[in-house]
Amino acid sequence: MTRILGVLNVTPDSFSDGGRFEDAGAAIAHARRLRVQGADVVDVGGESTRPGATPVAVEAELARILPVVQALSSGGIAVSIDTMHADTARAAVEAGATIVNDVSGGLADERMASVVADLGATYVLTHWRGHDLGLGTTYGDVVADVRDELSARVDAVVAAGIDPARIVLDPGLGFSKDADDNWRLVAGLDRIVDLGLPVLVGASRKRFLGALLPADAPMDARDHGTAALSVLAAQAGAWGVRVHDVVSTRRVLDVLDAVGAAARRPAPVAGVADRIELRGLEAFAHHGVFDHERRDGQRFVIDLDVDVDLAAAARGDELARTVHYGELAEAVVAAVERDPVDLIETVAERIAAVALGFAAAQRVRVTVHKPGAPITVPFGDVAVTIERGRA
Ligand code: PMM
Repeated sequence: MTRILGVLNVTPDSFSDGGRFEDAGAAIAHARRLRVQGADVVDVGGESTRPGATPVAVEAELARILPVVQALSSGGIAVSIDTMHADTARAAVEAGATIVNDVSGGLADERMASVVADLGATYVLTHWRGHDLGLGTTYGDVVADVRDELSARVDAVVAAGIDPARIVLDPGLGFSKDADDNWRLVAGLDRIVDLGLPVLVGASRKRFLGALLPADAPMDARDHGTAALSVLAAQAGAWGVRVHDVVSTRRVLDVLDAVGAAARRPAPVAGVADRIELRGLEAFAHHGVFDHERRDGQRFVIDLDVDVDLAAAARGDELARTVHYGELAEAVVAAVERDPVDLIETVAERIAAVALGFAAAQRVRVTVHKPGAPITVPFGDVAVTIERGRA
């Protein structure tokens, strides 16, 4: 199931929510709301990563995030720290964060990989080519380029000591990528997932989604598009999505989970009906055209297949929704042993009617064997079989 990382930017200038949660009390209250709304992790950031944002000194970043990380972790909320600074990562993990989310993929601070290795934290390694969108960076096949550059960064951070089992990859939507690059990466996400490591997708409220909306649309109008991308990411096999509006992503991922659960539930196979089988049921009766048959009687053996939707009964473990085979057997023997008729065909019809008298029986196949039939040459068995359903 795809995890939801709820975004908590404790910054004055993040592009979509800057300034809203600068105060620690407001930030903590919002994080708790995100948790209740269905976030699995709260991603706390103290420095805006938007192009052109003012870099923040570690001390200022720590002053913003530490009280929040401490309060959330001690309150049982899983926290990731969104930072490019190794010292911030260290302090945040020591305060309880379990994930270091580094949008620079270890490139902004050369000590990051060894510090994360030392902390034993999970490391979100994001594709990054530098701070600015305006660098004029270009790609050939953007998915292949991002894949290769992520792989190279994985090799580097593993060489620095990070356990590969603790690495999560992120294609870095919007980081040195234009709208076309972002859409191609979304379309080719499965090729990133194919690298075999968990993948996080951060599409939330980014500019390429805004470009689909009227120019004056507010920031939260991008949440529908974000939720759609959460579904696509989950379908491509993403480990997690990082979103501002947890409610909309939770709702759509719940729908996806419900569809997935239904697809995994065993379903009746077309053309193969569930059935109850009764074999070798014995009755003693006086059917037949000869006088001695009417007088002396003989053994009849019945086989029955009764089609029943057994899933319905199994779901609730309810005898009332299936056919009680003990009652069926008794009713069939009683019907066979009733008034004599000439033909076993007639006996078979009688049995079919009895079986279809059980409410859950949909269709029935009846075989009536007459092993002692008056046949003058040696024989093994004689029987008739009929199949009957409901009108
Ligand atoms: N995007 C932003 C910030 N942190 N972290 C990861 N792993 N992936 C992202 O795409 C990402 C991120 C920028 O968005 P924000 O300013 O709204 O938080």
